[in-house]
Amino acid sequence: MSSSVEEWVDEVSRTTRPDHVVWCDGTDAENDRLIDLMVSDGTLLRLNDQKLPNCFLHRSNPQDVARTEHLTFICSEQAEDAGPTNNWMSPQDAQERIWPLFKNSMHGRTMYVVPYLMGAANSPYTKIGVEVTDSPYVVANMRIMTRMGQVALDRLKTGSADWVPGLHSLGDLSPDRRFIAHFPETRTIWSVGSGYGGNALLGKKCYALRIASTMGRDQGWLAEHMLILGLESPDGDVTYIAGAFPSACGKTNLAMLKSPFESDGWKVWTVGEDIAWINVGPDGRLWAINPEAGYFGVAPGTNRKTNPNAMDAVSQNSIFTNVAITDDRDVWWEGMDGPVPQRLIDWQGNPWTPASGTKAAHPNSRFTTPATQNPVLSTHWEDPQGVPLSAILFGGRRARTVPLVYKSFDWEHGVFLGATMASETTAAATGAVGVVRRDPMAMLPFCGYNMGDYWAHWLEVGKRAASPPAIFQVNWFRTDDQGQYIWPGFGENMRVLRWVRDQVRAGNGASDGRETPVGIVPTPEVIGTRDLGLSAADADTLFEIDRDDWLREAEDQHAFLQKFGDRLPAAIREQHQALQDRLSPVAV
Ligand code: OXD
Ligand code: MN
Repeated sequence: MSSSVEEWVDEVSRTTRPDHVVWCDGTDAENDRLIDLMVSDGTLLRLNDQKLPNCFLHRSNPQDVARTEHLTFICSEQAEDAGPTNNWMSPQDAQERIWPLFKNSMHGRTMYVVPYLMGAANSPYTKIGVEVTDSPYVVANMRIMTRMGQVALDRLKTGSADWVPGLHSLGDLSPDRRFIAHFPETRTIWSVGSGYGGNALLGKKCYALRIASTMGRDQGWLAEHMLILGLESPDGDVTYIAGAFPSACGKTNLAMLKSPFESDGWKVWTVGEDIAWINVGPDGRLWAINPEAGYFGVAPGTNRKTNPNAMDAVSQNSIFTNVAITDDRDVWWEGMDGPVPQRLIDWQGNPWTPASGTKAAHPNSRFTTPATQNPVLSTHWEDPQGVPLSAILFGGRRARTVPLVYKSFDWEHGVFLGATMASETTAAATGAVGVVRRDPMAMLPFCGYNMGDYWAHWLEVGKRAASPPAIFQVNWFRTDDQGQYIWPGFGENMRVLRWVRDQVRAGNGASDGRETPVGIVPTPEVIGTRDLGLSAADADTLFEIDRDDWLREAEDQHAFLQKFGDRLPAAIREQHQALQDRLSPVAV
């Protein structure tokens, strides 16, 4: 054990004053003890052991069901280093406003010390974290989501000073006394007042994205909100594709996609479904690892059609949070297969019937499940060097404007697509749902520093990579005049992945594309819209680039980019100008 870890734990316990301190080793025996404790005090409910062996339900405080972005802070010394898209608090203010909330916060509770790795034990890209928490629910989730316990203690034993401390306390769970604070300069995390995944499992958003993005800036790599999948083609070749999509926009479903063309040899393998750490390899390609060991997925909408692999994965050893249950303690959520049950217990523990007029499961209810239970887990998911990326997808949720898929002209243009992407908000964060907001690289809530500098870093990484991946924009969510989704999505997204693969395999000589002012768009024929039964009019809408919509889009992008002042890289400004030029009618 690094003595600095012990010193930090001592220091924290002098302030938080727990009744007991427990160092977690990650063993089954330890986990069983914690589960028994939580079942006996009502934190967990054991689910039907026949249908869902070793599965549990947790009902959270109804005020604590999603990430709270307005209570999430980057505490850099200078406000400009947090940038216009982050909430900023100075480290001194954090000391005065947040630290006192930890005083005696663990009195009457046990403090768990959770050493963990982000990344496989044998990867050179793996990093160490230590979370102290007064929530056994957090410990049980961290055990699924990370390599936790002895394996991390062993690494710390070497005396490594390179670990990230994360202090977490449930506090009183009041949003009035809730802060998720990140100190990029000292690489420290404080979280108080929430037990919700993204706020409390500190390895995930706080470390693997916010703190890691600043490490990546300093060390020349990228920490991204991306799935990683391997697309197997009939010749047995696997093309690796990463995809950045905002929360609750289908990353898990795409990463675990069940191919409708499996009998023809097209198949998807999952490497990761939420986070990618990307390094420039010695061969000039970008190589990605998934730093996580489990999936913290959105339950509603998951079913045998949309994600049969997830349904199999969550059928054992999983923790469900804020879903509904049936009389026989099976789980249920909106969008589950089969008829809606006539009676349920809803996510808050109240009797529910279809006449109740409320959602039985919370729209952001979740499952936590080990990656190893995924039937399509890639055999390369723990490769120490990661997997080589051939393509990156940027995807938003857009009812209009953005076509199903298009390819950028080059890396710089692709970075511009990422920098200007937008999406309608979802239930993964508190606040209004369905509002279009700019969400660059799906990192708006997760970038630990000034986004202008972040884009400069992306441009720089591309320059260092001799063969960077091709960049695409996708949008599964385009609607028709009646507000219905045009694209069937889910397994049929395979059609888009196939086109992406063909484009990257053929390189610059790729055909089957139409050059438009925004990028290269496929033809409906190559995607096969007719086989899907889509009308010609719907197919046109799916691939249309409407000049007026795009002029409005470019205007809105401009307003957003302006916010970055002199931190906006010139290349992004030039890309925006070039888009406007391509959209303008040719002058005569
Ligand atoms: C998540 C999120 O939980 O993005 O992955 O909110
Ligand atoms: Mn996410």
